[in-house]
Amino acid sequence: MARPRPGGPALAAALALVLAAGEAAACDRPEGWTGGARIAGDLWTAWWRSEPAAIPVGAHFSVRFHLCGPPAGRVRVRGWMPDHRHGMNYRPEVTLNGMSGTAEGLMFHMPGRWQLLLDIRGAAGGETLTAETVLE
Ligand SMILES: [Cu+2]
Repeated sequence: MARPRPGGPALAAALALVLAAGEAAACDRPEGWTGGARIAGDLWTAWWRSEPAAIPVGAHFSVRFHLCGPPAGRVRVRGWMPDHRHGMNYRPEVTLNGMSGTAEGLMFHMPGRWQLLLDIRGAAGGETLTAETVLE
């Protein structure tokens, strides 16, 4: 008679849990979205897309985002040019509805390398997710 391998069923259950957690962390593209980009952090993962899809230079645009992770209490959206060490001249207004949100009134006022920063805070902690784009 074969002896059960050490930790057989228990190990399988533990692995299933790990896989389930991994799937949650994977954070699928939000329903109804085409395109968009994913930023993975330690606590949160974000899907974001700009409107218009091609970020213009010197004109307002907005960003829609969806977060996966623990409940988010506050999200700030910022722009930053790491090579020039300056941000935007406008402070976007963020509307957060559960784990989805919109930031209105962003403007990248010059060509070059820009970072889009999502500062997320919640009971679980705080984290900044960074996406990068180059405008010509
Ligand atoms: Cu600059």
